[in-house]
Amino acid sequence: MPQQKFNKARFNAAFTRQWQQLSLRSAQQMTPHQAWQAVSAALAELLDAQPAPRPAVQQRHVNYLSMEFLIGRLTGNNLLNLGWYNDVKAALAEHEFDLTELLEQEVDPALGNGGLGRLAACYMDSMATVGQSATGHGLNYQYGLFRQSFDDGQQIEAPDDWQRERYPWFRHNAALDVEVAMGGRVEKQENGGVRWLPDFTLRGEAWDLPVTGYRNGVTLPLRLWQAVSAHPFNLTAFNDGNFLQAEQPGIEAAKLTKVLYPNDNHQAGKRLRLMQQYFQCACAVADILRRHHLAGRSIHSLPDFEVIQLNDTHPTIAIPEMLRVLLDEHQLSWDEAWQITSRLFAYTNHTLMPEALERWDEKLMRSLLPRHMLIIKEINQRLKKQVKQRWPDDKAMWHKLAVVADGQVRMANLCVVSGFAVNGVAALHSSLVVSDLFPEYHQLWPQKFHNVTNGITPRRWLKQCNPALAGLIDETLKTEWANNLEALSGLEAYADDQAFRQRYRSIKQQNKAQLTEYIARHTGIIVNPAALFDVQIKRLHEYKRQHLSLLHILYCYQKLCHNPEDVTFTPRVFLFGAKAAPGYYLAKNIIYAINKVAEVVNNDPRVGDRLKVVFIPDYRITVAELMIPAADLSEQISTAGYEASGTGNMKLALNGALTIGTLDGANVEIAEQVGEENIFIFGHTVDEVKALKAKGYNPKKVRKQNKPLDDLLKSLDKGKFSNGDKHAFDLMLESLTKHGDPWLVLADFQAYIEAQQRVEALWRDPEGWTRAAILNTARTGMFSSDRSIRDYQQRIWQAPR
Ligand code: Z15
Repeated sequence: MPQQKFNKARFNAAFTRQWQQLSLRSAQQMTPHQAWQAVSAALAELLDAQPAPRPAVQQRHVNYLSMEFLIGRLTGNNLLNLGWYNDVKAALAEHEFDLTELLEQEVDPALGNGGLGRLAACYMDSMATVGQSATGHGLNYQYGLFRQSFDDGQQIEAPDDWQRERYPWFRHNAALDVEVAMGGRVEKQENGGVRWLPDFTLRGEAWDLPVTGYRNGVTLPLRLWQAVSAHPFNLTAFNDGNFLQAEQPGIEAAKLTKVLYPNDNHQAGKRLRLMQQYFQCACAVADILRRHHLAGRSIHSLPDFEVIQLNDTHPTIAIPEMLRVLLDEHQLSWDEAWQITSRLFAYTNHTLMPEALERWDEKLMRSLLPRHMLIIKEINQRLKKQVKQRWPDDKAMWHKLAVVADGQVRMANLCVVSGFAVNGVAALHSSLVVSDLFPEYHQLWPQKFHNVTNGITPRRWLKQCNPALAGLIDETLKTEWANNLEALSGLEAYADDQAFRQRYRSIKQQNKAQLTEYIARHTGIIVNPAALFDVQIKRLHEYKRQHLSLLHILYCYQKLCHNPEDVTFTPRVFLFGAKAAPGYYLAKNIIYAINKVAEVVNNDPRVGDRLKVVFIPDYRITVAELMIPAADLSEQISTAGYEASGTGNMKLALNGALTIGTLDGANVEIAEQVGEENIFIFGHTVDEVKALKAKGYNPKKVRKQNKPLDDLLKSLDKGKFSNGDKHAFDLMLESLTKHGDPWLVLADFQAYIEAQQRVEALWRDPEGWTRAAILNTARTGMFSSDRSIRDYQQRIWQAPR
């Protein structure tokens, strides 16, 4: 499809209607925020005319189900994808508005926690760009991820009331309303069937956001379901004088899509969360079936036309919901319903960590979804027969493979058993999914298991966030690379070109100067833009080891304290961006420790501008867009085997930051691509981690044998960074020593310090450093999410024959 040309007359008409609706006399009377709203609403109106693509022959429509879509600001991104940026800028200049300034008015829609939610957003962008027919299904949270500030170094959370003012990109599609039932009980019927008598029903409203493809005329719907009370109140109960009870369902409904759960890589097991999951799935399943019926197709052909991709186990309840509708509403037999369902669902696994693998209490599941629990039990019984046949009298084997066991429903098992495909998110991770998580299932169904290495959209993560570098690439390659990222390999030829290096380096410097300004404005800290910018941006989690970087900061600080005149010292700015889940006290303690160390280091006159530590508050997509282009060094230092993929690692490498990292997740593939001279790999490998744990790892021994390390830990212990408070960092320090250092921070310390010395050696050679940075940009084309989507198309979404 060709991209529509920008139609100035239509835009101006729509824009004018916007300010007229505000009863103003001219466009100039709008506040900048109103003007942003007016531009966005006008654009949304123009986009309404753009049709969604139809599936190609033998292509299925993809339904991407995710509890999170961490989309970031839309207006600038849509303008870039449409190719209308300069046109709109010019049209607005006539009204004396500066587009760049207006775009700063948009709050981030923060409808996700971290990597998983951002991946869903990148995949929507790429599906639109490659013309894949698709719908994203998620929730329209009234409050997104909390806002973060610091008070004396401690994280403070505030609600993210992002829709207090109307969000102009939303379109409420009233024709798609859905009714969703919950609670109650099931009743056996005379014909052997089952009837579900629910407690209450809610209404689901479809609020669509447009996802624009890159200059191809395609718009896909990101359908965010919002819960509202189905009936304002129950009239009978109201007339009976029981007002509070009458309002109950309405109260539940109002709460349901109120707030995003702020956990990343951790399951809390709360009832309201299960309600959210079911609500989303019921809406999505109803919507998919409605479209299928409207197309006049038989229910049996559903998997020939539709596929449902589950982003982690969060939307797993869609599987029993689909079976329920087929059995109870379409009156199909179990075999018919199973035949359809088991060709429909594909599951993406994003973690191996037991605390993140969802298990729901059987009682809770039954009380909210009694019919679904019966269906899950039936799946379990049928699986049991299959397992008993393959492994007779092997109780242990059945216990591992069961979907329901020990009073819990294991959602990942339900996905593997009921779906036709399972994939991990990086090569290493996918092999661990087979070897460590599902070895027995792999024996049963080896053909179900796949890898699709994650990717990132080069539109937002290079063209939009780093316009200077994008411009240099345009000029150098003279070809479209933004939807063909492998073309960046053409930059290899310039890695040794002096003039090109000079320009590449000065762009990085320019980006660092911009970030320096932002830091001054938002934290009051003045950093040296010539220093090495060492960046670690990701959720705060022990396995990601922000505290390993903290130990390195202390190491640098001690070095400077011992030898303040050291002229060989590499000036560094350590930059962190991270939110900790509000209930994750150890993670919050690590934030506190970094902030308290920062306070001391940043104010020590001996240090000057050679060492600064900045924890940028309220890290979010918009802040990432500023930090990534300004990074020199990318910290990807998780304990090997625990970061499923990582995607920040890809964004940073693409923008010319060199990686210091473990052989974990997609770091392995980044290393393969960029070459070992252009990356700093260190630390225990997955096998070494396993071996060390098996033989009995003792962090206290490591500490005793490493004097500098011991000194660092003591300095934290003795209150040197906490005004004498010796217990300020207990949670963190006890984990590192008393509790056995489960993430091997101390075990990797020495190797990390040595890798950092290799970093400094290359930094002293600016030409060599820039060469390596250019090669990182040139060689990371395969991490475009367009490639990931093509992998999904070829490996997973093909229509079944
Ligand atoms: C999340 O952000 C990720 C995994 C999860 O299980 C949950 Cl609940 C949230 C992340 C992984 O930690 C990260 O390695 C990966 O790159 C990302 O998902 C996208 O696959």
